Amino acid sequence: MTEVQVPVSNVVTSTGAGLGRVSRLLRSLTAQPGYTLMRGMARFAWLRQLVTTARRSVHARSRVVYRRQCEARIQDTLFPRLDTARLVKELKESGLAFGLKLPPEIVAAISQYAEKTPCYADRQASCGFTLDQRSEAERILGKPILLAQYFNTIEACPEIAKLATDPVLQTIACDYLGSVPTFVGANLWWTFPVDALASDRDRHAHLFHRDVDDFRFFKFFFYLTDVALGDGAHVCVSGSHQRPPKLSFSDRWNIRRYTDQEITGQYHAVDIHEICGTAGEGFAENTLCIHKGRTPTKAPRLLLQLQYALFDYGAMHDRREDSILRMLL
Ligand SMILES: O=C(O)CCC(=O)C(=O)O
Ligand SMILES: [Fe+2]
Repeated sequence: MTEVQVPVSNVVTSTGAGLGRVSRLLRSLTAQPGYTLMRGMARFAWLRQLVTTARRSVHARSRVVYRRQCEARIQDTLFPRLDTARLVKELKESGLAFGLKLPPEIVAAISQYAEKTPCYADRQASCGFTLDQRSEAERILGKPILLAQYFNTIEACPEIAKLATDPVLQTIACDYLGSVPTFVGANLWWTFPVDALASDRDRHAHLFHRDVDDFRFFKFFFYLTDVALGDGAHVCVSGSHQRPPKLSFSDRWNIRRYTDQEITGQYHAVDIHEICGTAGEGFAENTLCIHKGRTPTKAPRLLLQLQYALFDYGAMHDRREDSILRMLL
């Protein structure tokens, strides 16, 4: 996996207007109270630290048992040569750690699953299409499809289910979180090389941002297609989980999108990593770090993400009732 300094593109920042923001907050509080309250609190570093420390002491014993159980299953891992201590150290220090690699047969199996299964434009359960129907789906939607996601992958794809319980990945999760880890979701999605709407680039995280998904959490990312320089890579500012942008006083707690210029003006170029790699390569990231996806220009990108956290608010998984899934054509 190679990471290089980013030649950043021009992006537009969107900020929600006051009243719209309040009504979104009220809707969110009704639909997902736990998640919404956590997002209010976990943007403050001292509260993240407090909850993480409390959880660590509550889980002191069960964490040892959990780690032993992982060790007992170590022969099942897909990552037998991974130096987990080095990876956890890097993840703690930089918020970003490299060195994961999926076996080719796992890449092939997940890719085959993706070829034959419908994916859903904009993560909308009513917008299903198969890859060979993409242009037709775009015609029906009346816009280029930037992102399409699969649903129920743990249930439908045994290789993804196997990864989610891999003993080495679980050990990393346990050591990084300092707690018995909670697996909160797998997400498998395409980003396509299209002239995307600005609103879709904002909605699908192609503008710099940071995630507040829990008091402590991180994600494994695996590329399932080759990702070349300038072509749809994930971009991360290492170390920024401990150094949020300080463009205005409210940036200490504000969660918003940032322009490329705002980020290049705040951080050293050497810390802004455009992560390229071949199919199968992966990395771990605390996405409290400033990050974004780049819109592909040539080749579609298929990405698998596995997320672990202290608590599960039910907001990150890809489960959808079969009864609500609809094909566009
Ligand atoms: O598509 C990407 O690389 C960015 C994804 C992202 O923002 C996230 O997974 O939190
Ligand atoms: Fe994100």
